[in-house]
Amino acid sequence: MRKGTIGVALVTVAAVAAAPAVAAVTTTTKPRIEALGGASFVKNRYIQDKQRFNKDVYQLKSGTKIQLASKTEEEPHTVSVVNKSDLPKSIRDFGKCFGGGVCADLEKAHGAPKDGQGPPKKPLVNKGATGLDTRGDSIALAPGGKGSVILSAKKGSTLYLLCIIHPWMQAKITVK
Ligand SMILES: [Cu+2]
Repeated sequence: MRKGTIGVALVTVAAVAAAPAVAAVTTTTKPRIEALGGASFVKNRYIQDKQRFNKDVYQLKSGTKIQLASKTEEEPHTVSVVNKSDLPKSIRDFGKCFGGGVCADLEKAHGAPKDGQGPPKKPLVNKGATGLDTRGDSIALAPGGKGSVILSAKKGSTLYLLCIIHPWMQAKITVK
């Protein structure tokens, strides 16, 4: 984890040093949405869960192929498109999401096992056009899993992302 972070920092420094002073910042790195982090607890005190998406905001061009990767080892994740109003704002909202809200709906759409153990029957749920463009599009990522998806949403739109398993994992894509 720490090693990886340092690696990224070094790459960033190298890219800045190599770039001409007035050029727009460009990158050849493939667009990636990653699930990062892990969880720990202190007995009878608290649980701390640092699982998250690697960015809060992804600015990506319509038509881009997005690489998806889970860098966590313990639990699966989803990259799910929801409405802004679906995004939980409190712990109480998590309960609503799991109990009949968008988390429960998408869990069903994925064909997740009832006991929560094992992979879903449908790792990919697609609504609307092929790719990420509308509420209900959802990709399940196994621990350490990878995938890719085309950003099919139109330029100017915003997609709100949620992991339906860890509903504090929230991000958005602004489509250029
Ligand atoms: Cu997650």
